Parts: sequence; structure tokens; C-alpha cells
Amino acid sequence: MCPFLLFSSCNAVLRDIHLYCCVHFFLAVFQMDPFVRQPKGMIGKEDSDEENENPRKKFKVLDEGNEEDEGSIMVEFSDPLPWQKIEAEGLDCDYALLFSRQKADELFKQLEEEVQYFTGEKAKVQVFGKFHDIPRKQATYGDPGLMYSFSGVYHLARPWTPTLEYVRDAVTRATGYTFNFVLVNRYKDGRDHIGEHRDDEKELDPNCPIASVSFGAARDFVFRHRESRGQRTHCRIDPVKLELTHGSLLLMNYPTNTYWYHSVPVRRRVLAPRINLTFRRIIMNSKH
Ligand SMILES: O=C(O)CCC(=O)C(=O)O
Repeated sequence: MCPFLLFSSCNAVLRDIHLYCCVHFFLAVFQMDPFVRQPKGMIGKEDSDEENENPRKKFKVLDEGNEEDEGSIMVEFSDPLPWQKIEAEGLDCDYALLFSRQKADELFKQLEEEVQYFTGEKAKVQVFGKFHDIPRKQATYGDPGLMYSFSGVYHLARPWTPTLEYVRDAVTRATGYTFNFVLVNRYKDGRDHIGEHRDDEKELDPNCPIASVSFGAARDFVFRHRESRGQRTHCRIDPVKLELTHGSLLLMNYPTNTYWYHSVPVRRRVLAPRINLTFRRIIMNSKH
């Protein structure tokens, strides 16, 4: 073979080897599949980042009639769930309609049959040494062994009922957050109420919002900044007022409960009952 031909075919082989090495080096560095344009690592990362940043984005299609296998959730969500952002200084909430009217009616009825409310001493609150009836009914449900203190009293969670579990799982699907405890408040009419308070108990996981689901009569829900309460306030920050409607979900994100008190005030014109479920995540080592 002529030396020139030998030289040029060697050159071609070397060029091919070089090209091959370059391509594989590039694919290895960017972890790409030869036929996939997107780096593999990025796909997973993007997914998980999206989940962390805004887990609510990915949840879907509210289709009431669509019953799935046992073990899966029998409700889906509108896509996207139309969230409304509620913000003020130190207040960060999201509000959406989670259930259709028909589904919310059904869940309200089931809750009326299933939930067992506190009676006796547990249905009372002590103020200046005197016992008073709590101006609503309350119950606590959750994972085995969980206890939660409010109004200075520890309450042991009863095991989840099917409807509470169903609503809890619907909230998880809509938000991406998991919950191990729920406080149920039942207001027989507009005279029943809850006074200003913060849900800032040390047992609550600060990384998880409190998810408040309402059924029945719509009620006003009022946030008041801790610096704007009482007569001698340090500053004047306007209260934030919402109406929580039948089938709605309100997410109270951190740090709302650090700075803002909330209440459901008396509304005498309201004649119908309401049930509110506040799903919470209690840090497990706070079991008692
Ligand atoms: O009934 C409501 O909407 C509020 C209940 C509440 O404030 C609570 O569970 O801490």
C-alpha cells in the first residue's frame, strides 16, 4: 500500500476513535441517553424540586363518579386546583374549593354519623377556676398513640374513621403533605364559635401547613396580627377576613401561626351547622 494511503486511512480511523470518545465523554458527563435529549439526572431533580417547591402543582381532576380500586383514593381533583393565595405581613395561606357541592354534602352527612365528640369534662374549659361549656363540639382523631394538647388539655387521638381518612387522603393528594392528626370542630349554628388563638403548639411540625377543611354553613374566619390585638396595639395591621365555604380547603403555611391569631366569630344570622377539620402533622417523638 502506498505510504500516503496508509497514512490517510490511519488518520480516518484515529478521527473515528476520537469522535467516538468525544461523544461518549459528553454523554457520560451530562448523563444523557443517546436518544434522550434531556440529561437523566435533571429529569428526576426537576420532578423532585417541583414537588418540594410546590407540591400542589401536580394534582388532578375532580371526578366524583370515578371510583378506583380499594386502597387508592376515590376522588380526584380539578387540574389545576384553582388556588387563591392569601398573603399579608407574616401571613401565608392558600385557599381552594376541594370538593364539589354534591361530594361535600355526602361527606358532611357521613361525618355527622361517624364523629364522636367529647363529652363531660373534656367538653369544658376552665376560665379563672370555673368550668364552662366549650361553645362548639370537639373531637380528635389520628394515628395510634398520638396526643395533642390544646386549651391546656391533652387529647388522645381516636383511630381514623373511614370519612376522616378519605378527606385526609384527598388533602394529601391536593397538597403533597401528609397528616397524622385531625381536630374536628362542630358548630351547631352561628352562636357556636371559636375565640382568637394561634395553632402554635410545640408538637406541630413547622414544615407542614395546617390544612383546614370545612363542610356545612359558610362561616367568617378572621386573622388578627399579634401586634394589632387589644386596646394598646403597637401597630395597626388590618385583620384578614375570609369566608370558609362548604367543601373548601384553607392551608395555613408557616409562619402564619407565629404572627397571626385566628377565630370563627359569632354570626347569629347563621342557622345551619358546620364541621371543620384541621389536619395537622404532629412530630412523632411528642407521643406521650
Ligand atoms: O373552625 C374553624 O374554621 C377553625 C378551627 C380552628 O381554629 C382550629 O382548629 O384551630
